[in-house]
Amino acid sequence: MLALTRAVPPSIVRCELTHLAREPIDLDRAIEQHAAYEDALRAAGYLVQRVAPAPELPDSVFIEDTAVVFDEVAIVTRPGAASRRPETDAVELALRQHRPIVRITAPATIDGGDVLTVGRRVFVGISTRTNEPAIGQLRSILTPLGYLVTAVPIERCLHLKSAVTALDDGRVILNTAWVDGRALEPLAWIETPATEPHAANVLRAGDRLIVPAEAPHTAARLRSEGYRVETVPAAELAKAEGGVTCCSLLLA
Ligand code: CIR
Repeated sequence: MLALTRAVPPSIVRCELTHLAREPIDLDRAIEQHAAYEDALRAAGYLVQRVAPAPELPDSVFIEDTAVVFDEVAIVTRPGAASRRPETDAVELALRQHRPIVRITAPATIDGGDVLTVGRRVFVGISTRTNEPAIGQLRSILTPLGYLVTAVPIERCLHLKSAVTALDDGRVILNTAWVDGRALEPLAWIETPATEPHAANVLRAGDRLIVPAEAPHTAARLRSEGYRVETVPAAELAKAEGGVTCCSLLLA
């Protein structure tokens, strides 16, 4: 199992922000937390490979947004924020060794953070980053491969996966204040506690879930439901509006 990651760039202090006010980011702490995250991926059985760093691209650590990887194909995105579009070339180069590549093209825009795959269902947030033409392009790539693509309008958070991520092949964790669970039918869901609105972003990695250490109630709830949970400190990158799914692309 391979995990692609990308270094935290010093320019992250100039990252894109949509729903958060800018707060100072401690670069050393962000680098340390990112390293702990990579260690958690290794512990889950992944070989961690870093894509060439892009020190001048402030959001390049959030590699999830640059591609959506399936067993059959890797779809290289056209990120919604223009500042992020130069991030994709190096990621495409790395993915070429592992999957056939298809690129999303203008006028479509899409961030990987808006794409939630659960089995053969692919839910796609229509957000400030992802538009209708992207849904059409995804459908034409994925329908022949046997996936069902469903659009989900998003207004209250950055990406679909800010509000919902998969726990297993039938169940998700969901912040119902941000996304209506009925949009995800037939999936079942566990709700995030009101005190941990950002905890719906957890990463399914091998036999476990990687959960932000800042969401202890969610971690306890998931453990009580029988999931193996590993926590990682994620507060510093959260100031850049990133969560635990954003910092890797997992290739099974
Ligand atoms: C951005 O606004 O694009 C970055 N500051 C955060 C991206 C987080 N990515 C994700 O949730 N998939």
